[in-house]
Amino acid sequence: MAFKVWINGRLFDKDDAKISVYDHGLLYGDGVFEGLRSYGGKVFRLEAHLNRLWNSAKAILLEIPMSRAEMARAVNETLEINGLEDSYIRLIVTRGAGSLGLDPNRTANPQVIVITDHITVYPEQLYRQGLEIITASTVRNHPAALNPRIKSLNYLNNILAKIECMQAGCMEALMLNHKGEVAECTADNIFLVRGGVLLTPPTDAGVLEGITREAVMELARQAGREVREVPITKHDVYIAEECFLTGTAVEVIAVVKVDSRKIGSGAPGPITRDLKERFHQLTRC
Ligand code: PXG
Repeated sequence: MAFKVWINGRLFDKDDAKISVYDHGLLYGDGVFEGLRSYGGKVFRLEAHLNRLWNSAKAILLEIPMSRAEMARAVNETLEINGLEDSYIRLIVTRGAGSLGLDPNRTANPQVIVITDHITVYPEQLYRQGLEIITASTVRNHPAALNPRIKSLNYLNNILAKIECMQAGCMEALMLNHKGEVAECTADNIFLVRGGVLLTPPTDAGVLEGITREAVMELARQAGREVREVPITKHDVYIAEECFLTGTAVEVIAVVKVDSRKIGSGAPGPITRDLKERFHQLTRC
């Protein structure tokens, strides 16, 4: 099905949805984005995603030429026109077309794009069996360079790690930060279970403040579990009882092997399975 794409207030057929090749989003990765999901026609945590988009834009001094309420309307309208209930939504704001050369002041008209489609990241079988991942040698962006809290259009750092893991026969890569601590995976946050307690790197470890991460922390605490945001090493990963990833695209998925080492029993653990089910309830019910 060819879905309509929303660009600056107008809807286009997918094949006609185009922006300038002089756009600095293309020329320099100068722009920001968000990946969201809708379940049963309702966008999951739309406000949190819009806040993060506006914060990413603010961090790169990009003014989004509309209000959050207008963006929310654009998302809901596009979903409705495309008849989508369960969907993946991509919001993109580019710096706009300009002259060749980095100067963002020589651009005009940031482009706002809303794509609604479907996304399948992993086959269903992997959700039952758990993922095998490796540690990438590419480290996560230094927070004093392009801060990983900014969801910018430049994802090459993560793509390089993704290429590494694909070449090693895995589908996901663990990325360390500049200090050698565990940061996150290429498009997901990471959690460990140790002594029944959930551990996840703090945002100042140089990770994206994941919205699924936040939701899973809330669900765990509601279920009476302790959650600690603490620096994590590779050693902590290797000795964890359980390990799982969270992200809009993957939702909650167990990790059962890291660098060819079995994590816990080598199968998705009980706490991971419980949180996966609670997340499913939260989004689908
Ligand atoms: N870390 C990074 C680097 C991400 O890009 C997450 C963590 C998880 O955050 P959320 O808020 O989604 O829980 C992400 C999210 C895609 C795609 O198209 C990527 C993400 C989300 C949705 C789709 O590859 N990244």
